[in-house]
Amino acid sequence: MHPAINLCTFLLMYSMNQMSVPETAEKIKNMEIRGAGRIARAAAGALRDHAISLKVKDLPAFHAEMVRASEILVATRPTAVSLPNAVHIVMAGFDGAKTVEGAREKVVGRAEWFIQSSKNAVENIAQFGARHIRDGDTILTHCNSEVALGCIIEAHRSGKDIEVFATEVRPRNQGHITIRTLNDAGIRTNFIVDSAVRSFINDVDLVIVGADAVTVNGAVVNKIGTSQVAHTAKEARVNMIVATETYKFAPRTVIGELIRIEERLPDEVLPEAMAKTLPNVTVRNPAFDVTPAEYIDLIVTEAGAIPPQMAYVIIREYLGWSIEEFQKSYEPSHHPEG
Ligand code: RI2
Repeated sequence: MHPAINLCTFLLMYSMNQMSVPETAEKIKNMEIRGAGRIARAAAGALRDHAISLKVKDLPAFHAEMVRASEILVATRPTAVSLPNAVHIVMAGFDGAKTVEGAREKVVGRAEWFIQSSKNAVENIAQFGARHIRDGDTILTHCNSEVALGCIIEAHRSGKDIEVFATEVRPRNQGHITIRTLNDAGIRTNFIVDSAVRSFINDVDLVIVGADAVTVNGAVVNKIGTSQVAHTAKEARVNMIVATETYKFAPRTVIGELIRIEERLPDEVLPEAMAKTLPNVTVRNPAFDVTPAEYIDLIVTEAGAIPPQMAYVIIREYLGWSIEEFQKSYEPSHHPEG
């Protein structure tokens, strides 16, 4: 938080457009707020607003209430690591806090810091990622990643003549958001169904996607279908770049934890009325898949571009998590000192 802005000013600033924790959680769950970066910023903002508005008698009560809010937010979508990482960063404001007001100020300050540095990271990655796009390149992207699109739009903005293939992204059709953005940026775009990737891969010079999580061994968890795109790109010897902020790297994979793949409701894939007539059919709807490191040529972060095999360095050196934090991570039952 800027030193000149005190908590009273914050109260005034946010009282008009505050979104409550349950409201934010619902919007993340139903994907009204979506995209790994956006949900992380929305969660940080909801915790900030909650911290500002809470009237509590003492520090343990304040902490307990904030933990409850954190748990509601983290439970909304299980795969994007940006969400628990953002909550972890904000809730670290309780570390060493002695008073309610002291904790409140630190929590609000950390939330503001996270939101701003997340926005800065998206901008910086666009600059770094655009350098890997050459004049004349045709790029394929899958799903709707503001970070991946940032790189593509920056390449176009800097005068490179580029063309894009964008997939439809069944079942939620995030490709529709992607083609709207590309269209509005004035970028020549081809819209294809997900299963047409192999038919067009020989027209493509580079694949760029975003990430929901990056594991310590450099595997990338992203929208379902990404691993098929990566496999196809590898077979065709087309380079694949993942554009991601460092807070999507998953610290707990260092101690062997696996990323949970969200499986969403069947009616996103098959209308309920039809499903009812097919008693022997089970609809499976995983929202994400895992692309192994060997299918990825480069991961572009705000800390620079790395080969996927260097993911540990980002977790350890850049994200700065200590071994104790790997073990503790975000534990809602962890109580503040004092
Ligand atoms: P940015 C999205 O998940 C997509 O999988 C996208 O590639 C990823 O988050 C990263 O998005 P969903 O919310 O943070 O559509 O780069 O399920 O915008």
